[in-house]
Amino acid sequence: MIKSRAAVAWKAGAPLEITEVDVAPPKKGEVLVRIVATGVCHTDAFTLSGADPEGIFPSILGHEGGGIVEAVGEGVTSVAVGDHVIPLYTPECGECKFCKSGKTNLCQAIRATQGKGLMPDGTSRFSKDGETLFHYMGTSTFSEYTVLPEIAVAKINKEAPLEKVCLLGCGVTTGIGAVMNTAKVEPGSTVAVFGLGGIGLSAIIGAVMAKASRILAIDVNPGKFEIAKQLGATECVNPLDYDKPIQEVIVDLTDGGVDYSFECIGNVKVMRSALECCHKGWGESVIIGVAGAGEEICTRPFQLVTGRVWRGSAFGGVRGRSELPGYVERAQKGEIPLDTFITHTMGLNDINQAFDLMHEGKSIRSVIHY
Ligand code: NAD
Ligand code: AHE
Ligand code: ZN
Ligand code: ZN
Repeated sequence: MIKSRAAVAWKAGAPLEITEVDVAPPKKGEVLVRIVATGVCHTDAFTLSGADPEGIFPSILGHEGGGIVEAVGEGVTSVAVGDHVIPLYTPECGECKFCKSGKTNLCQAIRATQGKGLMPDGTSRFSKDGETLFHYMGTSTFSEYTVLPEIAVAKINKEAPLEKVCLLGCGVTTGIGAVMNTAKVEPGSTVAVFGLGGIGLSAIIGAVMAKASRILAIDVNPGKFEIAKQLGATECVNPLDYDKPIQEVIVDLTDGGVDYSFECIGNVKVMRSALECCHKGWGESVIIGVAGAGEEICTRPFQLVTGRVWRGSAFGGVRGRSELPGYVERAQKGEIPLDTFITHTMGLNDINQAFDLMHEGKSIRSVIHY
């Protein structure tokens, strides 16, 4: 057992408690990682709120980290002590039906236990005074030391600053990947991005990479527009400025609708708007936002009958072990401006402030430095 500073989510809706926890050594096929820095994603807040049907407490949240391998369990061959890694909430075993399909990044090798807050052997490596603390998304990056399955770490270039490339562990990769891998946006396309947090702004970067001709950035918080424009949005739209539904506004602005739209909020009503602002005959809408327990999407089937496509994207369709090192290299070359996303940095003791800033709409990403 080693001691680790961690932010513990004891129950839904309560602030995290910064405390010392016990971390058991890595078992067969597992690695111990010292997290150097972690971003705070809206999904952490979503789960802490109690809206996540898979939310388990007490647990250690966090899934956007960067760290260094400190120890390896029996049989681990693909990473070694000292390697720099990004934890993967979507692992890549390379052997399951999903990995072998070539059609999805959703490796299912350890998904069942991961969803129960446990390691693949059905136990937790975290405890506090003998009480079990559950893992979260298989990553638990709000602990300085965390244990991960070997298949759930991507080995990256040691030169890359972990306090920046940690954002590739979720938000930035998700937005770019949803545009490039899921939608496969073509040059000249028109794109609408709903929600300008870390995910939506990354989708804008993806749309620029894909050479979209128009990128409409939509948010109810106009404080997000400047950064959206800086990253390549061609127009910013605030639904609150109009007295008609936002889908009608977008359809009018784009001669019948956009080629692609991305919902980056987690609001089922906006998901409908994002679908319905797509062009008849071919427009495609990608759901990235995560909606709470019991929420359902709806639209008239006629929307799909008349050629619109509704799909979803997890971790941008990115296969973490194979593809994330390439994202890190692109960030190193300056092609992915990670600095732009980091509006706040703080120590673990102040992590609750990161949640406050997010809820107040004042941050894009807060990065916690251990
Ligand atoms: P965020 O809180 O930083 O950003 C959300 C943005 O949406 C804010 O700018 C907010 O002002 C805006 N917004 C809220 N309501 C709106 C409305 N009605 N109309 C327009 N804009 C509105 O969140 P984030 O970290 O960027 O995450 C966004 C969503 O993506 C969350 O639901 C998160 O859980 C989800 N997510 C999904 C994946 C995935 O793999 N599918 C990965 C990461 C995050
Ligand atoms: N547990 C929730 C769903 C949460 C969810 O959709 N998570 C995304 C990643 S969000 C990252 O910020 C994801 O990867 N989903 C695929 C998966 O297998 O979890 C629920 O509704 O039960
Ligand atoms: Zn996330
Ligand atoms: Zn797999």
